[in-house]
Amino acid sequence: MTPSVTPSVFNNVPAGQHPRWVVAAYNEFEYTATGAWGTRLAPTAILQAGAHIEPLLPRYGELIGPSRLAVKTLVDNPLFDEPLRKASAHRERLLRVFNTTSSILASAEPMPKVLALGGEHSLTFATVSAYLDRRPKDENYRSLGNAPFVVVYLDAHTDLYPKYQDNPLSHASVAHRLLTELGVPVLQIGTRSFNPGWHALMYGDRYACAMWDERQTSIEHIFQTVFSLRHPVDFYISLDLDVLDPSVLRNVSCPEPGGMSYWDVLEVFRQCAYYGNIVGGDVVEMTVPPQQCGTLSADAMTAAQLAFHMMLAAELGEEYR
Ligand SMILES: [Mn+2]
Repeated sequence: MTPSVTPSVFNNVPAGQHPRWVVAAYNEFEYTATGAWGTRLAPTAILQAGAHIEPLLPRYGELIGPSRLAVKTLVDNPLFDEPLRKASAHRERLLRVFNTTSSILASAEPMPKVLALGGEHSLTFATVSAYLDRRPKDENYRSLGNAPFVVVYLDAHTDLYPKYQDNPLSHASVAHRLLTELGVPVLQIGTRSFNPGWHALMYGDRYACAMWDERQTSIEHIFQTVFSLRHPVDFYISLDLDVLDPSVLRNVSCPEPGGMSYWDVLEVFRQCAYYGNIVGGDVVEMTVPPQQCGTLSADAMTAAQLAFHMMLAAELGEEYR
């Protein structure tokens, strides 16, 4: 991983100071993509858009500088001998994501928080594995409402296939792997494409899915129902950008109509910051069409703002509004 040199809200930590957040940008990550190609280019596009974010937020009346949100960015541009679309190269990439996340989490006290930029959704298994490695082993397999560590999974799809296109490491299997291999509780929000859910019963009370439709109950209500009491829960937020409506963000690998607004996603961050602590997350599945390479697109700016706000909500906690 090489440090990014572009100063921005994603890269503002003064030399010698520990970052509160490390943005880890994984380029060339799209082996299991099954829809549109181009997730391998998304991290660079999101970082470039981040350079255009003004760090002055009118609602706070202040500059959001390193004193509130100290961020360092690392960029992974792997050069493999093997072709990109080869299973062994993908396993190697997942291992790189795991090792990078682990070494960032172990690099300072207090533990920095990691925001991974993908790439397709399969990388979430590697980042969450690295987080769980740093926690007591008996924490897993608790019910969603009582767990100390919860993955909030924003996605149009459930990603619950035990394997997809014969690949158990697929982006469409990652929530299943989190629940079965890691035993970590998962709260899905924004879902409107529900694959049969044959396995929902075996996940028991570690799993809940708030389907998203035109009769949508409020996000506040979802959190009130699942987390009846506030307790020190650590939230990892996995943001698959296809959770957004295509009118908000168009270029994703597997688009679905009828999705969330930009403000809905910020409301999820706000609820997480209220009910517990946001300790890490990822932003995945955006694609970059060839004609948009090197230009500033609305999609990349939307993704960059959401990444910025996820970190901001984590740092401001109840002050985030
Ligand atoms: Mn997904």
